[in-house]
Amino acid sequence: MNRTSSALRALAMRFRFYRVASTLAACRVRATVIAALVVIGCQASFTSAVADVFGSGDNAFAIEFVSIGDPGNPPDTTDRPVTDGAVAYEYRIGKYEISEDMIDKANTLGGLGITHDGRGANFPATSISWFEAAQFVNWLNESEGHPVAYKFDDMGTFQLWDEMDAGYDPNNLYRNSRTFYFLPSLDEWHKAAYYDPVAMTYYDYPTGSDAVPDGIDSVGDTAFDAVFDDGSVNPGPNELVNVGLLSPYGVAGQGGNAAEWLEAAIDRSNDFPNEGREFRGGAWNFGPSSMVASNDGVGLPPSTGLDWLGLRIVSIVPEPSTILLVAMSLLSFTSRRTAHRAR
Ligand SMILES: [Ca+2]
Ligand SMILES: [Ca+2]
Ligand SMILES: [Ca+2]
Repeated sequence: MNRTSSALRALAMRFRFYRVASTLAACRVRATVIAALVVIGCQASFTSAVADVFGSGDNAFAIEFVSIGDPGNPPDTTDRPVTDGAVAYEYRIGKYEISEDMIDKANTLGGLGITHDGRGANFPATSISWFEAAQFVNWLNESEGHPVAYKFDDMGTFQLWDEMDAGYDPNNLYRNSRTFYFLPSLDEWHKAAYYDPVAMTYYDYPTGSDAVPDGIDSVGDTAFDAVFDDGSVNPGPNELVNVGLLSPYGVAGQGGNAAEWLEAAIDRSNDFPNEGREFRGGAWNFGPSSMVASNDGVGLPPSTGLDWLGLRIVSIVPEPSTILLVAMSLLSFTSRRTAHRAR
């Protein structure tokens, strides 16, 4: 039994548990939640993680999300020359990078034909172009009955949304405002990586610290805070869950492992289909400076695929009953207290 199937099975078990929890008598759930809230007191910012399940049968897969709360947080004023990280709404970001397995299953079910490097099911999917990343995100939405995020014409060519389209957003011609899953904006990615909602500050690294993390000092080094070139280079990235320290919100691998496409255009205005797209976070074969919060203006043409560049996705916050959502958060909060590192 490999780690992929056991990890998926664990996620599926958790998902089933949430569904079972939702069928409990409302008064009992409410009593549990109230008791637990008393235990944690008035803690302003605890995060929650929950998995969304896609596909079916042998092609089912789960993507675990971390909730990013604290809407209205300030921007990162240490992030020169521009300030990122202020987000006015709650959202969720993938706890891990997107894996080869997830792409393969979406390919099978959706006929997407997305190509990627072949290191193994549980490794980050790399050599994925921005356009392919957008097609994957669109499939996630369609498979769950949501409007797509990105517009492609009948020839598969990426287009801007226009005024005639439902969900048109004049401030972002890439992302449809009615969609559910999408690629991270600069602010969404930055806040999840560097902002500490308890200390109300931004760190320089997505490991909850201003100190340069420990990386890969020799080939196969197993002691690290993040997977990056710290004197030697692994032959590739690590598996998704083996990437070192989490961000303050609990996100894994935003520093290092595979670099990650952002939705954003290189000039910060999403208004031309083929202009360069930003990416962030450094990679297994980059030095530590690529993980720093002040990095800006790094981008590539959206048709580019490189063996160190992958993706992570974001979603809006679903709307189950408030009670169930809080119950999920508390379950996750409890489990996280026993594990600081992603496993
Ligand atoms: Ca090390
Ligand atoms: Ca990464
Ligand atoms: Ca532009």
